[in-house]
Amino acid sequence: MTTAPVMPAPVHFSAGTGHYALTDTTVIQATGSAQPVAEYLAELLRPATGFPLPVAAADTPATPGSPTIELTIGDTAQPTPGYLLSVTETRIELRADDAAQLFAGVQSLRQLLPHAIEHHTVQDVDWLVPCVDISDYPRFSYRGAMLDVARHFFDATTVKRYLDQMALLKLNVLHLHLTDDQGWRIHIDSWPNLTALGATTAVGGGAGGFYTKADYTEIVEYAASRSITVVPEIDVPGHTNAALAAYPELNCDDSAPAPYTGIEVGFSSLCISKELTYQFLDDVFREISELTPGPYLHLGGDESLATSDEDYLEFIRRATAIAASHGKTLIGWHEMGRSRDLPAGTIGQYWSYVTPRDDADTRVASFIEQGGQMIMSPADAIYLDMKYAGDEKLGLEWADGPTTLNDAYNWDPAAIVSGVSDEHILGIEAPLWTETIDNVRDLEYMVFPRIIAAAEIAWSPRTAHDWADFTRRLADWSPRLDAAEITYNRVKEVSWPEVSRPGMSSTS
Ligand code: TNX
Repeated sequence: MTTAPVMPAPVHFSAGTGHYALTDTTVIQATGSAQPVAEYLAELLRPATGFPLPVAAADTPATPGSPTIELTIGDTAQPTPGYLLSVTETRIELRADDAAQLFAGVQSLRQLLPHAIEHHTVQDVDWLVPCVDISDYPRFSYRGAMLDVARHFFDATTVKRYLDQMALLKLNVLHLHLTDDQGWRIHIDSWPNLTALGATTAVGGGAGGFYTKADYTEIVEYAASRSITVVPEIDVPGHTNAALAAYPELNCDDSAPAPYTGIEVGFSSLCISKELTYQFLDDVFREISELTPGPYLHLGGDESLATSDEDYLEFIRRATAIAASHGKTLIGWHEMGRSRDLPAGTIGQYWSYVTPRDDADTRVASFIEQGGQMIMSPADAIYLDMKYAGDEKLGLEWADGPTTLNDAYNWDPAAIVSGVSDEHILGIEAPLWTETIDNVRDLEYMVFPRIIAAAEIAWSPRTAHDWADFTRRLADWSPRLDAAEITYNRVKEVSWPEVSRPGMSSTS
């Protein structure tokens, strides 16, 4: 073993000799804020091992001879918060600067165990962990995935499954695109028709759906238990046909448009000149902010092609001020950088290409000049809804045609806009737009394996970036996807091992 069997690649990895054996007498020791992570680790390891794996306080003396896994929070002396994992024949020690990094370290430990650990039923396997030393910390603090639940709706159960998959890859932000022309997916008490009418549609005429406040809270809490922050997006002033169809009075002419189930963009706009629009935004932003413990609120602002320049700037000035009054840091798609009136520190999300087009680079500069940072989501590299090869039925192609795994891996967030380097970049995010995706299997097929490339760009240092090595590690690691029953595209660029679970991994 010369490279770590861990995705994304850790900063420092050195292999020792011998193994630690996890047994039915192993005890997990933890104190204080390490304890919830220790419980999570125990829950992760119990189903496949069948071992009891009790979690004990760190000062409880271990039964002589029983192997321990010790989780502690304390200084790791690394450049940014990170974790240290040491596996010897008698003991596993995981130390991290904070609970989030302890959780990240647990994902590395999990991946050092045999792939069979991902099964949900007891497996007859020797649970050996190779002796190693890992010291590790992330390149970017914001490591996101976005799910568009507006074009097609995905229920809380599906979102929780996705959160578990994100956790495995040390992704720590789930951005939910909650509203669009085709559907409004979050209940708002003060404007009930948003869901009573606006949630009943979806692309292609499907049934739609929405999250009750209880559903949304369930997602937020599950995410928190996986060290993941939820970022809600209310996309305005465009992408609002569902809201405009539910409330005629939000239209300048007081007449509701027909519900929309196609996939065109850029035709809808809230009425910029009506005071009611700003009352509506204040209510929606207040209710969603109350439900969201995380620091961010995403206001969209993209593709407002039905809104004049003057109206757009006026709208963004007022809408961002209202949103900021509810205590959140705002995020907007990069078009929002057209405004020079953004609340200080507003974050931009770049979705142009690996080589910027149009005026995207000046929009990025605008966010940075106004004290913000960037989330990089170049569409031709990290849009998980792009076709892989061009011959599949799923996916779109507008971002310069298909996006291969190689395209998804071979880009550097700091090499896109000149002058924009790591210090200006909060992180990266991999969006999944769902115009062509309406079920879990198709979702996973589009996401895996490209999201693993995204996770490695988000976490691993640039010096660890190596395509040949990545594809080799991915091939070795893929039985873990099979064991976890994750559907993935066995792209031609990787020499995949034979599938141990026929029928689950798709090549179509
Ligand atoms: C562009 S990216 C959009 C979305 C579409 C997506 C499809 C962005 C901010 N807007 O409305 O769903 O392309 O790939």
